[in-house]
Order: sequence, then structure tokens, then C-alpha cells
Amino acid sequence: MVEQSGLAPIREYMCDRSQGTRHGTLIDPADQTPEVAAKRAIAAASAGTKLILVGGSSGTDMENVHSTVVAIKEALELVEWASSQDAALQSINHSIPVVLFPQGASALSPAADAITFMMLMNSNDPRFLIGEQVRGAPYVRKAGIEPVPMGYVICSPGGKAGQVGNVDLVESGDVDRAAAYAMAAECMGFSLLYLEAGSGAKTPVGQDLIRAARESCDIPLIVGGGIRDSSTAKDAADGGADWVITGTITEEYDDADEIQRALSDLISVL
Ligand code: 1GP
Repeated sequence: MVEQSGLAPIREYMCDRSQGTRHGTLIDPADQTPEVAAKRAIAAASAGTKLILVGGSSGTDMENVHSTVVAIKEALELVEWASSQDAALQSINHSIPVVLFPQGASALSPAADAITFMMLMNSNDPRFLIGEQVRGAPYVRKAGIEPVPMGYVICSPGGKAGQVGNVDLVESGDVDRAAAYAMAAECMGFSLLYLEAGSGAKTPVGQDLIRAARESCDIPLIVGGGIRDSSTAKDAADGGADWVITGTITEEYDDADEIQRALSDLISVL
């Protein structure tokens, strides 16, 4: 059991608030081949991302999640080897954790470094509150994947994640509700709280909601959805996000250098 070993390295890494705001990259296995996912992950690593999340709200299964995780891990290992031969590659951080961000119990991989073991706190569906977690726990335990307990709250507009999760969205400006979810997440013992606007959202989680959550709990805050430029990323960081996650921006460019440039700009303001 992870707890009994006394080691929960990824939880410690993700919860280290002394690092300031860090950037994470979401790779959705439904959106590209594992090879392309690995190239995008390496471009993100070169730009300074500090975490790779693998998951999506639909179209993921054991097969595409596992092959995507394996391809990314292998690519990072290759960079590690190559950087020992070539000084020009030494600036690329290859020891980035690859963490599952699953839609449910049937989109897992034993090759991942950890899993955000999450409750979709504002879902109306017991499946996302506890059902998928109970289905997935034996697999996670058997595979020895480190669980990082996380409260997940979807805010307006919510996108596909909001629809699939049958969510009662936290509406823009509803700071009291954001604060209450933050308090509840902390009271329930979650290590992290994730405020999500939905992948590809036209509007990200508002800074007022982020700030309300930040002021209501001491656990690290992850914010994602609709962040595709440096000013939105900075707004989230200034509101108190410990992690800013982007996904779509990495898929908007075909060329690894372009991805690296776009992400470097965004990361430089955090
Ligand atoms: C992760 O859903 C986000 O929380 C990713 O959102 O695709 O809009 O960057 P984008």
C-alpha cells in the first residue's frame, strides 16, 4: 500500500507550494496518436512544463491511454539518455511525472507515475462521485499506481467534461459556491483542488472564483480550461493557482518548435 511505504513522491511534488505557480500539460489520448502525443510532450517539456496529465472526458480507453503513457515515458527516457550525450539537450527537464487524469475506471495505465484520484464534486451522478473510484481502486492498488486524492470542480462553461459528468456548474461570479467547494475539499482530506472550465472553453475560470477558492483552503489549486495565452495564464496565477494546465494550445500547432515557442511565452509569465 502506498501510504504504508511512507512514500508518496508525486503527491509531494504536486503539493509543493514553495515552487510558485507551475505549468502542466494535458494530453488527451483521444486527440492524437501516441507518437504525436510524445512529440508534443517533449516540446512542452522543452518549454518548461512541469507535469504531464494524460486523460480526457470522452473517447479514452485502457488501450489508447496506456499506449500514450508508454510513448511519453519512453520519449522522456530517450531525452534523458540523449542529454547525457549532448549538452544542448541538458536544459530539457526529462524527469517530469506522467500522471493519469482519467474519465473513469476504464481509462487507466499501470505505466503512469501516479493518478489524480478524483471526485467530481459537483456532479449529480453518483458514478462520478464514488462509483468510478470504487471500480478503479482495485486496479490502481494492484498496479501500484500512486493515488493523489483530488477534488475536481467544473465551472461554467464546463464544455464536454461538464456534460459528460452531469455537472451542476459553478457559475461565473458565484464566489460563495467556489469558496464552499474549496472548504469541503479540504475538509474531505483531498490533497489538491482542480477548478476546470472545460477543455477548449471560450472563457476560463474567472479570477474571482480562483481567488475565492484560494482564500478558503490551504491545499494547492489547479486551474485549467480555456487558457491559451500568457495574459489568461497570468490571471489564473495571480488569482492563486498553484498549477496552470493547458491542453488545446499544444494541439493547435503541428510543429514541435511552434508548440515550444507558444508554451514558453505562456510559461514565462507564471
Ligand atoms: C485541463 O481542460 C483543461 O483542465 C485543458 O483545457 O484544452 O482548454 O487548454 P484546454
